[in-house]
Amino acid sequence: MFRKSLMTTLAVSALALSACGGGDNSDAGGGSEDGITMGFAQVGAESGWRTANTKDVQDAAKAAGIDLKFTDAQQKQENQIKAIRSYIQQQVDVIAFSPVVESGWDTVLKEAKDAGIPVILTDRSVDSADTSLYATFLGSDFVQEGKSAGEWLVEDSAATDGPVNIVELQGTTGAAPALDRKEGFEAAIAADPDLKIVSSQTGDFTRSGGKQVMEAFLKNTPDIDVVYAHNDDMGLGAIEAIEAAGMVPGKDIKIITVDAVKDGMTALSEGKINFIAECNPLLGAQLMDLAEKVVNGEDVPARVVTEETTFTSEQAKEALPTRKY
Ligand code: GZL
Repeated sequence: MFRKSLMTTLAVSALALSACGGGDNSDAGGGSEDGITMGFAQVGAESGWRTANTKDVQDAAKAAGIDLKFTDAQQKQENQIKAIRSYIQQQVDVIAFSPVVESGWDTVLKEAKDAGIPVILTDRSVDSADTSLYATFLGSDFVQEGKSAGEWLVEDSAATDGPVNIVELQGTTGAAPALDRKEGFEAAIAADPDLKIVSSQTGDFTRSGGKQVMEAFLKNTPDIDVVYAHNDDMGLGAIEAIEAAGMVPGKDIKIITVDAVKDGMTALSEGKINFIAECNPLLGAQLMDLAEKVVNGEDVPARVVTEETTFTSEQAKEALPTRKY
């Protein structure tokens, strides 16, 4: 059901696709001639979570017989916007994307709406006031993830007298998970005035970013007791910096992260990370089901929250053998 347009169908050369700006522009195939074609503009490949999310979306498209056109925006908003415009030009049946940051999407989303192409937000959301610009938002409750992380620390610090100095490794500046995880964590630790965030800086959700920022914290911030990292990858980078400084991660400095990808869960099972709030990347099947409903004109919920949990070290040891990601 590749949309036919009365307008002269624009020939979309490989050049137009390469104008999407770097990254991997691939047609994962799978859809039959009269099947649904989805344009998917992915954030990038910045973390273990993203890698798992990309694979799950591509596998789910194949299983659903949906022809997936995929672009990796290398964490640049301008590349995602170019990719969305390319999908509009190709007259795909539906567009899905994970907005790298919350703001700056209204213009291109209106272009998709004017072209009659529905958009599904997956993983991250936008701050557009006009919610008619997208059909639904499928993703985690990032505020709750931050709250879970903070609530664990409040409980774990209950027997500790005196100040507990926290350094925070923030995700990508302006990204919904970074803003919301900070909000949720701060709300939770407000219950204990001894818990203080003494330094906070973005590590851009990458392992190298987390390591570099943690190295600076260790140089400039005295008496660090806890690291709160907005994802496992930055927490793993912090572990490298802490060990290089001759300290024991999980003991000299406690570490709390979000995601629960395999490398993070392994560090948790080894006691190098102390607690992880899960963020489920396996959104593919739900995304394809929503896409089919939206293309067929069926009603869908405005918000679909993904199910997830939390892990202690003992729980990680139990979960690892059967962990899918
Ligand atoms: C959260 C997702 C975040 C992950 C990071 O849903 O957008 O982006 O927590 C990833 O690991 O880079």
